[in-house]
Amino acid sequence: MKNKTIRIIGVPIDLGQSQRGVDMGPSALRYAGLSARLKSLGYQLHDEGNLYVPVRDSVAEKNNGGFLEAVQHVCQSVYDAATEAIAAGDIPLFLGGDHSLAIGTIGGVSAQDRVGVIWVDAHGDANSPATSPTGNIHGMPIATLLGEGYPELINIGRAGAKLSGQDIVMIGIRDLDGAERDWLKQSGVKVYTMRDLDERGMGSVTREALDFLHGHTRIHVSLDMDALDPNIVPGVGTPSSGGLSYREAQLLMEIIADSGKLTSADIVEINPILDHENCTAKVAVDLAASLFGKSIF
Ligand code: 4U7
Ligand code: MN
Ligand code: MN
Ligand code: MN
Repeated sequence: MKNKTIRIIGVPIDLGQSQRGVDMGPSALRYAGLSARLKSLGYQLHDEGNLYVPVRDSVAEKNNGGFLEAVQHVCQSVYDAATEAIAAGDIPLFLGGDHSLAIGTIGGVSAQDRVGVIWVDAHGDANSPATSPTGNIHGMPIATLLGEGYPELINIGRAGAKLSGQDIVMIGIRDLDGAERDWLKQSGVKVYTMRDLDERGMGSVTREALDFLHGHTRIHVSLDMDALDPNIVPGVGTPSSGGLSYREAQLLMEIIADSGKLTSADIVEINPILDHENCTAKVAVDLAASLFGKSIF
C-alpha cells in the first residue's frame, strides 16, 4: 500500500444539509496536518486542491432554495475525480464537506470493479426523498447508491445502482429514522449498531465486517466523523450521543489497514464552526494515519 500515491481531493460541499460550516472541512483537515502525517508514513502525497462547489448563498438565490441540481453537478465532478484517481493507480482520499459527496466518490471508485464499502457513521444515511424527515441529501447517499431516490443522483456517472447491499457494512449506527430502518433491514446491508459494539467489542465486529466483504479485493472507507462520541468530536453538524470512543475508532482503522485492501476513503461532516480549536479535524487526522497503516509498535 505504501508504494502508492495518496491523492487528496477536497470537496467543500455544504448543499446536502442545512447547517453552515461543513464547507470548511477540507481546510480544517489540511490545517490539522493531514498531508504531513500521511507523508511521514512513507506515502507519496498529491493534493489536488478542492473541486468546484458553488457557494450556497448563490445557489439558493438562483433556485429558490433547491440544491438537488447543484448536488448533482458536484457529485458528477467527484465521480470523475474518483475514476481518474483509480485509473492512475492512486488512492483517492476525499475531504468533505457533507456526506452527499459519497454518491460521487463511491460511484466513481466502483466504476471499474466491485468495491466493498465500510460506512462508519452514527446514521444509516439510507433515507429516500419519500422517507426523509428533513429532505437533506446527506441523509440519502446509501439509498441513492443502492438505486433508491432521486434519479438525477442515482444515474450520476453511469445509469442505475452502484452497489448492492452485500457490498456495504455499517459500523457505529445508533440513529435511524423509522422508515429508513425498515428499508435498511430489507436492503442486505450488514449493520453493526453501537449495541453490537458494546456487547462484542470493536475487534470482533471489525474482523467479522471484513469477513462479510471477503469476496471484495478493494475496500472504500467512508468515515462520517459523527460516528465518534460528540464529547471528543464536537465539530459535527448532526451529533449523536453514545458514539465510538477514540480508541474504538482507532482500532477499527488499524484492523482495516491490516487487511491491506483499502483503495479509497472519505472523511466527511466536519463543521469547524461548531468545533473547538480544530480538535475534530485533529482526531480525523489521527484516524487517517491509522487507516493508512500507522502502527503503534
Ligand atoms: B449524516 C437524518 F432525520 N436521518 O435523514 C436525515 F435524523 O451524513 C440525519 O450521517 C442524517 O450526517 C444525517 O436528515 C446524515 C435525520
Ligand atoms: Mn452521520
Ligand atoms: Mn453520514
Ligand atoms: Mn452529520
